[in-house]
This record gives sequence, C-alpha cells and structure tokens, in this order.
Amino acid sequence: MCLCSLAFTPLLLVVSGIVCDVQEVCVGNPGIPGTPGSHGLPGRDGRDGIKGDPGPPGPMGPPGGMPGLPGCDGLTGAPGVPGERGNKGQPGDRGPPGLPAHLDEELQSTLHNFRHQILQSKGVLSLQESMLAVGEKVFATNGQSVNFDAIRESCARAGGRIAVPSNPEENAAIASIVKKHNTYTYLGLDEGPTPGEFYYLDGAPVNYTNWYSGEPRGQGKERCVEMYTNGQWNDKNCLQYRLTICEF
Ligand code: MAN
Ligand code: CA
Repeated sequence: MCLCSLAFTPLLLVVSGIVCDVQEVCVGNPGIPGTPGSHGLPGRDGRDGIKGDPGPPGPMGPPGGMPGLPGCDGLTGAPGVPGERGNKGQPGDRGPPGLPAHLDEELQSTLHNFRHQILQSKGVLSLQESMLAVGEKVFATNGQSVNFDAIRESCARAGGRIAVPSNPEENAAIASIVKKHNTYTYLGLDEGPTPGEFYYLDGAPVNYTNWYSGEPRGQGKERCVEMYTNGQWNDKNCLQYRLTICEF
C-alpha cells in the first residue's frame, strides 16, 4: 500500500520518510516548523526628511550685548508748511504784434457790449434817482445816517469816496440829495493843524468852499464839515449821524 498520489513530476520524493515511486506524489502530515533564522544585517540609512518649522524666538540675551542693526525707514511724514513766496521771475518775451484796435472784431464787439451795458445801468439808476451824474463824478446815497468814519468806510467798500464838492455844480448836486432826504451830510474834508483850515482827505488844500455865514467857528474843536439842506457848510464834530453820500 502506498500513501503517494499520482503526480506529473517524474521525481523521486521523500515525504514523512516514505519513498514514493517516480510516478507518485505522497501527501504526508506537515512537519514541525524549523527554528527562526538569525537577524539579518541592519539596513542602509533612509533619505533626509523635509525641513522642520522655525523654532520660537529665544529668550532675551544678557544686558550689554552689541546694539542691533538699524530698523527700516518709517512712514513718510505729513507735508511741511509752505515756504515763502519766491522772487518774481523775469518778464517773458514780447508777443507777436496784434491787429490795430479798429480792425480787431473781437475787441470792437467787447467794447460795444460794455457801452451797451453801461448805458443800461446808468439809465436804470438815473430813473430810480439812485445816482446823480455831474461832469466826471457820480454821487449816490444808500439812505443811511451814520458817523463820519462809518460813511468813509461804506463809501470805500463800495469802491468810491465820501462826497465832497469841488465846484458850485457839484455842491448843488450833493445839496439836492441832502434836501431830498432832509438829513445833513458830512463832506470829505477834515481840519488841518491850523484851526479853521480844511483839507481834502488826500491832504490837498480846499479850492472851493460854501461856508454858512460865520463858519467855520469851531476853533479846532469841530474837525468835520457838514452840509445843511440849503447846501451851506458848517464845521462840526465827527460823531453825529449824517446821511451817507459817496462819489464815484
Ligand atoms: C452848534 C454847532 C456848531 C455851529 C453852531 C452855530 O453849536 O452846530 O458847529 O457852528 O451851532 O450856531
Ligand atoms: Ca461850526
């Protein structure tokens, strides 16, 4: 009796001590595992790992170390105050010659418009009796009564001066405004260092007067000049309320 089964390998096998015929493979009971082999030699080192994160900053060093490098520049500061105005530059080159005025159509049209607008304004103001044109001068009032300094200021603000007549015609024009408002006005005169001598406000001596009989009699105590409703003058202190009349 044989424990081998048929196999294709034509080898002689020994299983569990039984020798089988070339044409047979035997199936025996598995044997006891052998003792484990001894450990192999250590393997080679692996490749380097990836770089780690930076560590936390170290503690502050002891005092007395070297100063560190200078830091970065700070932010740009606010602009400083403007500098003083520079000197005036040299005049530029002379421009090309222009047209003669009478051939310059744009200039002629501008002048025409100016004339027209001035005519319109004068027409309206005259009709309203808001202005009185005498020779080169125009007199006007705002109807307000204030002291001498305040009259000077409001006339200057308006681009004119406190009215002062330099001839009988101008005197009559101012007097007509005084009469209409039934309020005396101050004139653009003041007294000089010599009592009774009056000057225009630019310092020139008067060349026309229309004193009321007996005036000026203030003897240096009345340094302003008022005009009565009849157009005659009286020297007077400067603090009364008088009609504002300006000349332009
Ligand atoms: C008042 C003032 C004077 C003026 C006399 C005239 O005293 O108005 O300026 O000279 O009157 O009597
Ligand atoms: Ca007087």
